[in-house]
Amino acid sequence: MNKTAFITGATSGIGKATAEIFAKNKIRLILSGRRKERLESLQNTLSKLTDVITLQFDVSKRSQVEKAIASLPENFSQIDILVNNAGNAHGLSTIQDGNIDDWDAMLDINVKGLLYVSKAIIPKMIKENSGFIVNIGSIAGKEVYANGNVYCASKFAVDALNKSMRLDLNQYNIRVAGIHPGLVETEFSDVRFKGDTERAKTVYNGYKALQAEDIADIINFVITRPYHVNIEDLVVYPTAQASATLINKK
Ligand code: NDP
Ligand code: 8X3
Repeated sequence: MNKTAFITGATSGIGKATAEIFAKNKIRLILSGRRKERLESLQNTLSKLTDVITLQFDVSKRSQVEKAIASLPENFSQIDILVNNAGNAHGLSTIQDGNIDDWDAMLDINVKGLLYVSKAIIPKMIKENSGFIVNIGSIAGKEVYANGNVYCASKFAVDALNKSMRLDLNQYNIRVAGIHPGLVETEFSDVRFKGDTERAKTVYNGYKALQAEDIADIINFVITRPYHVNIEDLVVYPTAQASATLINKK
């Protein structure tokens, strides 16, 4: 049977592009996110290429995660690939001006959400003595930048969890890889700036940012290496970006 992938945050950006490339490669899909209409639209489109089911839940709500994953039908109970992608930045402020609700959202979604989903899926991989977990970190998890504080902390945590998973799951033959992009032009900045699309656009002006499809292509490359090959940590920038804050804008 073809492989089955579970992608969190499939309704937009990197997760959606990953679902599209996986579907073209006949990987069976379990797609999740909160926006129901987007999940339905993806299911309609991608089910022309592969088997698709969707799960609508908020990764930061433990009971929703557990209930959704427990509801998977028998023919989708084995999961070969988990892409822990759901996440966002909420706000961009100094630590002293930070909004505590934004902090909660980033830690609950980017860190605890990743843990809740992983906790529910890892036993299925252990049972098979096989599996691949791809964690989407960020360059913000490798280098802090001014005003990035809690988002950076959440992605440093993803980096630490990625490394920890690789150690703990080594005995079960499970591959674990972290992918850490620089600036990718998605809905990310719309979310970070709470719907201020004009401000969001300025993040990607004056240079060619990475596109969601670039990251999806890399994820696809990582998961299609022979089983004995594990690309454990991959950092990718747009050519115009040399660090979190050094961008060659025209
Ligand atoms: P988008 O905003 O385009 O996509 C974010 C996805 O995460 C959406 O599908 C959204 O779905 C989902 N999501 C957010 N919160 C929740 C939640 N509480 N429960 C379930 N799903 C949720 O951004 P990107 O595609 O850019 O972001 C994807 C990942 O890539 C994130 O982890 C981000 O931190 C990381 N990243 C992004 C970079 C960038 O520059 N864009 C750079 C480096 C890393 P829905 O709203 O339907 O729930
Ligand atoms: C997203 C990239 O530089 O906005 O993780 O933190 S950045």
